[in-house]
Amino acid sequence: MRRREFLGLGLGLATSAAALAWSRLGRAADVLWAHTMRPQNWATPTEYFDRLITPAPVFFVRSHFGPPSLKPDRTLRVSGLVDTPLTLDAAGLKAFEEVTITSVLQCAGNGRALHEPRVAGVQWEHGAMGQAAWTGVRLADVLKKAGVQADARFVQLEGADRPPKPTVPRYVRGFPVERALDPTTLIAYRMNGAPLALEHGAPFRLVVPGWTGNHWIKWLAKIELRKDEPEGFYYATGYRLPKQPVQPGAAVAPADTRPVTTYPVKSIIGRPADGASAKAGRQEVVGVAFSGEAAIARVEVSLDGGKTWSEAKLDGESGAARWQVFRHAFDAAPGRYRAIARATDQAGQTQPEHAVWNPSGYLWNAWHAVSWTVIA
Ligand SMILES: Nc1nc2c(c(=O)[nH]1)N[C@H]1C(S)=C(S)[C@@H](COP(=O)(O)O)O[C@H]1N2
Ligand SMILES: [Mo]
Repeated sequence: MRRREFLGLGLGLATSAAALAWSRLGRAADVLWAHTMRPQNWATPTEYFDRLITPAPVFFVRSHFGPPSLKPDRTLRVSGLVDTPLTLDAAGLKAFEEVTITSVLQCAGNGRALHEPRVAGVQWEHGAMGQAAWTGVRLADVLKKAGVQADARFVQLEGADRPPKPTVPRYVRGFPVERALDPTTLIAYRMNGAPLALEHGAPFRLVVPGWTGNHWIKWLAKIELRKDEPEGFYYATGYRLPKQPVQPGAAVAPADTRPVTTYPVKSIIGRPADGASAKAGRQEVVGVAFSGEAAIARVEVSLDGGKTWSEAKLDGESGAARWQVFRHAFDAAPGRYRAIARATDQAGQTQPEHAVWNPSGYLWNAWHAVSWTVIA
């Protein structure tokens, strides 16, 4: 314990919770696949996409600059076009009704490495996604208490993290006030039943089910209600998609872009691992399927390159922005096998063979395939 306390203090952290958070970080870095260490960009290994809940120690981490210091008494300021500006800390949030929502968190750039032609940015393959049970309070309830004025059209959001040098823009984002008032938008302080870890936004973060991870502001410190669109690099330039699909590799003028919001239907095979060997007999293809826009309608698996498809079994509760586990079992003689998964959501969207290319490499959702060898 002494050593932990010493290390905690050495990092500028004073509480035993902070020492624990530090030891968790040490453990997480051993399991997650590190794309970059500083800032923390750690991917969940694909083998974990065979279950409904992603355990926090293996849940992907994406931070532009890395976390600020752990400050359990951090306050959140609600200001701008409100009748009563509010300053709330974690204890102050307890005055609102507590809710828990199980939802996928997926980075807009998940799958970027698989777009062709390749684009710059963190080269995520499948690991920038996870599903957790998020507990906190509705942002709508907090905003109702503040009293949103009639001319407020956007919320602008800031965390407590800061760029490494003043010339780098701060991570400021925002979205329309309707999404802020959606009852599924939460200020969360627990993840899978445990207090939020520092790397996931402690003491509290935003949860925006169905919308890409960049909206899920960690270390939430400021919410400003405003008439105008949010300002700054990460809204005006970053996290935008072409308004109309473009030719792969094409340049897109800023005026022809719009902010990325929801993510489309997708499935990923967690097992068997690509390149694995398995014993002859019963094989099971297991993975997760979800859509930011609707509940999953079905997942199909093909063993013949997409000529024929079998409907997989689905586990878990169905809902938009919520993943279900799919399973397809069959008996196999020794040989080479390749399985492809394809999901369809209840809005009628089907996962495409090829993803829609865009200059920032967002929202990759093409068919996922794995190959493995069955031996006697
Ligand atoms: N304050 C702050 N919030 C942030 C970020 C950040 O860099 N700073 N990154 C965002 C992005 S791009 C993603 S994908 C998610 C990742 O959340 P996680 O690290 O808990 O998985 O956090 C979001 N919230
Ligand atoms: Mo992200």
